[in-house]
Amino acid sequence: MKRAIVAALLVLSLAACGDKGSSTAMKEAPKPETAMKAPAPAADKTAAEEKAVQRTPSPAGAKVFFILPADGATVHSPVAVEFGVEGMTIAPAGSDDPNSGHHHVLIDTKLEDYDAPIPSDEKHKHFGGGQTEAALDLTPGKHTLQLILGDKNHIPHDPPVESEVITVNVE
Ligand SMILES: [Cu+2]
Repeated sequence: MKRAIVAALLVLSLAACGDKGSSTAMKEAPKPETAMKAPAPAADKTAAEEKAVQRTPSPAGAKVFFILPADGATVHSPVAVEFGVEGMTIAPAGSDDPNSGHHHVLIDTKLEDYDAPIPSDEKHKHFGGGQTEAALDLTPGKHTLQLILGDKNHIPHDPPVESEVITVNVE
């Protein structure tokens, strides 16, 4: 009798475990499925966008660089930055002037996609008014800065006109 009860309990508990296991599996199953489905249309979209993007050619020898601050400089926030350009002219965003562009500062980041408009956020600053200087609010510590020109649509030129990455130490 006792053995029969133990056996019955075992069967019950196994069944309970089995139920639990399968219900968990069923709940979790749609998640990876959704996750796997999500990137597919995004990748298609990116491929389509890349085909649609027309990068503006840049003249040979064109370059941008920081006049200020110097690489490795110790500075205070707001940090005064001055942009230099050679071989191209600076024009506001939207301008159709040949061999022109506007400055962007990349802060603590690198540009991931040269075939798309430069993002606009805390790490990607646009100077679409054609500014050649700015004051950047930076937190204390080390930061990297890089300049890159964007065309009228904020897309890097071909080849890209970008500066060396410099480092500043904000006190
Ligand atoms: Cu821009």
